Amino acid sequence: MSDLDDVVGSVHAVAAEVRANLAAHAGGEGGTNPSGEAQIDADVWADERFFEALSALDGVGEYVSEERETAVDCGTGYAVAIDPLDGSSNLASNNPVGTIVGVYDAELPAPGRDLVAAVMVLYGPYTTSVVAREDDEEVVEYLLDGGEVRRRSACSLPDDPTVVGIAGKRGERSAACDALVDELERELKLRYGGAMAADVRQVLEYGGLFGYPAVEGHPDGKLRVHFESAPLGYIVESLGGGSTDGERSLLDVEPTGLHDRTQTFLGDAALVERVEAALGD
Ligand code: AHM
Ligand code: MG
Repeated sequence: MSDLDDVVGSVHAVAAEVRANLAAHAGGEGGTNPSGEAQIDADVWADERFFEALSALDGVGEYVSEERETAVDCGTGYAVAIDPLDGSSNLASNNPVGTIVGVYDAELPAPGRDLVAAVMVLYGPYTTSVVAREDDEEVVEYLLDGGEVRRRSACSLPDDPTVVGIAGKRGERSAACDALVDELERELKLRYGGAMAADVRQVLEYGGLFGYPAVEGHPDGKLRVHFESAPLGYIVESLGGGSTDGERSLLDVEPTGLHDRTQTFLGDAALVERVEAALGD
């Protein structure tokens, strides 16, 4: 077993436990996370469970979480960056949530080019995990069924895009972004659910584009480079798709802080090029 096997195995083991206990932790309140957002009990509880498991691994040197202000030093090895419960506001209405993990071969802050693996767990009607790793040419989806982990399929991005989901309200995005959204929503079917892991999984299934642009209140976009944008950029680019902050690949965004945010667009490579043509300087 390699250190990467241990990290992925540990994420899968905790994910099964998270799945089994989501309802019990869906209702309570937490505190405020380092991005200034209200946490719920489930965010804090899931973070603690992932921390206990991942920080105990020999191959993990740093644990960095969306729910913690600072990095936790755990020895030598990979830096693991995690959004323990992505889209947790969806729990109130019993809609999907996810877990996003980036495994970096560098101390954070670091760009996505230092990623060696990314995992996207989706707690939907059933629980799946999409895993991209530098030591595997395929991006593989697993079914997490109780304690069992079964390979489901190798992932691929469809040639013909069909869905689009861009966050924000008309008038709160830039005029250029609103114009592009108008165009794309005429060409593609609107699919936006409010949990990035679920929305990106739809893009992998049906082809298309997910985005969280700069909006009023979030001038750099809402999504965080280390925990959300770069890991999912790594998965989508490993499948031959594209990712951008409007100008460059999400893997080339250079964060200077652990909780830095970035505009985020992911999906079909040609649609990502259109985003850059519309939004780039
Ligand atoms: P979270 O990690 O605190 O749950 O926030 C990130 C989530 C993403 O999964 C999703 O794309 C976005 O927030 C949805 O935001 P909005 O409610 O503004 O559409
Ligand atoms: Mg998130």
